[in-house]
Amino acid sequence: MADFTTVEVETDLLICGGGMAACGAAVEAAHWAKKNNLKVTLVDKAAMDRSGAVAMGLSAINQYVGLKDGQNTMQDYLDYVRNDLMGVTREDLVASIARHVDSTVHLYEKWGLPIWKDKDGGYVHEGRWQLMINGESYKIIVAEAAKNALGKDNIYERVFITEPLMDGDRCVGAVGFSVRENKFYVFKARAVLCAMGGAVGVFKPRSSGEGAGRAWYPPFNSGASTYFTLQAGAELTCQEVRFIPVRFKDAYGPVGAWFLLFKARATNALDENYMQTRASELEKWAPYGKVKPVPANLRNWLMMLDVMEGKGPIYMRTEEAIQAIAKETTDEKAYKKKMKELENEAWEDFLDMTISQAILWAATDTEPEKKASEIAAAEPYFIGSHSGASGAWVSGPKDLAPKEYFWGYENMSTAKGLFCAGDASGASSHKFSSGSHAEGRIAAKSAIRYIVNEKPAKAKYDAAAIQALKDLVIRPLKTYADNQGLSTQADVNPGYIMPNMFRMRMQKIMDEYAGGVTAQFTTSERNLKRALELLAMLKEDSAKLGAKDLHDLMRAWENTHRMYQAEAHVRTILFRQETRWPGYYFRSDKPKMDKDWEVFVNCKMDPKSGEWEMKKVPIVRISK
Ligand code: SFD
Ligand code: AMP
Repeated sequence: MADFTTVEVETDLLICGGGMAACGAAVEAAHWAKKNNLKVTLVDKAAMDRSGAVAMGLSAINQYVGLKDGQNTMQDYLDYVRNDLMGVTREDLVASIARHVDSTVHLYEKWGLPIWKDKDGGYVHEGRWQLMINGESYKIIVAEAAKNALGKDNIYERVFITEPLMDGDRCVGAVGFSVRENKFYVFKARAVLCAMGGAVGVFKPRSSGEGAGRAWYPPFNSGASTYFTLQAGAELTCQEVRFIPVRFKDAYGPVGAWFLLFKARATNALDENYMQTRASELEKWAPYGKVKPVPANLRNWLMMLDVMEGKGPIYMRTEEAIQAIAKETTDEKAYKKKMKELENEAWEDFLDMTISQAILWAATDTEPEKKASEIAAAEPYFIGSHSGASGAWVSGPKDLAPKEYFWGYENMSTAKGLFCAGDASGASSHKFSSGSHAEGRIAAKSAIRYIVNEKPAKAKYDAAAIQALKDLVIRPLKTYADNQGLSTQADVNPGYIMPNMFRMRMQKIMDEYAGGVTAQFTTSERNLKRALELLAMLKEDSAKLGAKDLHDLMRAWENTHRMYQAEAHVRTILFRQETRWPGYYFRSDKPKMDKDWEVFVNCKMDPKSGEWEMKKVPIVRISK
């Protein structure tokens, strides 16, 4: 492509991504970089104001520990996260984030985020760890602080990162392309912070036809963090720990406020509360089946058992919950006022973070104070920051990490100079929007310390090496241009496969063989091995992805990234010889939890040969 120019950018710390973790990283890195005369550059595939998971806004901050206020102890949070993940968590990382997260929340408030207050001026809690916010502009507020800290000349928006730049086992930058102009970008750095979110669209979504593209987690997150870290040779962890969110059906509205703030019940179509009728099932998953709150995957599992027995649809009893709260008032006038207030809160919960659910309510004449709404288990997502755990295996902080989990710089992956945060870092679940921001700050401070202490050299890539990377990145455009004449229909051609077709093929493989919605989240060794066979053929065909324009080029790379996430997932579920997270996935041939598998499963891929290595890693706890 003759008109594709190459732009080279030299920096010290490169932040890939512009979401919650990256914004936290930007604020912190700018501070330490200034003291050390270093340059920090941030690249986002979209526009930071509305990119990533918080694009639409959020209605709650899900991690606030309240350490100083004495509301909770660190041990409380560790217990909560460990239990929710059925024992599999890096306590050093969880504690590292938990001790910093409150200060991130206080920064948000200083920057202008409206956090609900009670009559005494305290935060209004949704649940024990969650705070209610008026969050439709949450991302704009957080991005503004990041942009002010870095300065606009150091921010590249609408530039899609594809590959890491490596110098041996050291990560020294990244390459990508503009999704608006014919420009190939080469970012040469001393250290890189990967914060490109989780992965959406690896599995076939429930949404189809008129709702196609609608997902719970944001479409921006397409597996870039997994691909980037794998190609850097870094070790990944918990790739089997997908997240299945239960959401309001068809538009993916959140359930947290209903369960925690409004104390709503979810019932099957026979008005039975599966958390009660199926309580005995929890014994099978002890000790974690017996803890409070019941782990998210087990809550899902009890619901799924009802669905599989034909007792669906499942309903969130919004009408019951709203009326029960309003009835606590003393007279008719106060009751009416309270009903109006609750109705407003119900709508705002969706309007703050999942606007399409409010539209669906309007379209289906749903008045939440009068009528229950269906909820359902969504397709699997890869997200290290919520109730899943997939991500890179990173060093813990010196003062908290067991020696097995410490290699010099917190949040550095096993690839030198490559730091990870948010969805990109694994085994530290339940950080959410606030904890991801806090972890971005931790990782950025650590990355600057690494640059100052180790004085790593910048990338030395010559013109030929850069040209080879450029050819690889823009190859789909060339493949399309070269073969276009072979057929009259643009999306059916013997010379190429278009990104959309490729995506559907991948999603069908994952859905049917790796435990997607169609398979009722169930899989087995035989199915997983078949998935690997089909994924290998898909990988072969990925070299023939075609793109008619820059938008397609982005789609081509998004799907390549997702394909590696898919493979990491299938290989890891196959390796783990048990079912530990029923409700996220169920291995029909290994239907029980096994004490010997209370370990991490880590994997890595040799970027040159494509060979995978899988291993068990012991869990070392820091709590008593
Ligand atoms: O409750 C590339 N989340 C919630 N967190 C809360 O604290 N409260 C809530 O109320 C939450 N809810 C919720 C949440 C998310 C979503 C989608 C909904 C509801 C509907 C979770 C948090 O939002 C989440 O934990 C954090 O945002 C994770 O942070 P981070 O930084 O890991 O991911 P990101 O914010 O999505 O940002 C990713 C960035 O990467 C960019 N990117 N850039 C360059 N090149 C590439 N190839 C790239 N690929 C991706 C993206 O553009 C983005 O900037 S509740 O309902 O669950
Ligand atoms: P969600 O909307 O499901 O993402 O939930 C928001 C927050 O509430 C997360 O911290 C969840 O872990 C938590 N949560 C949601 N439902 C429940 C529940 N039934 N019991 C305990 N915690 C919950």
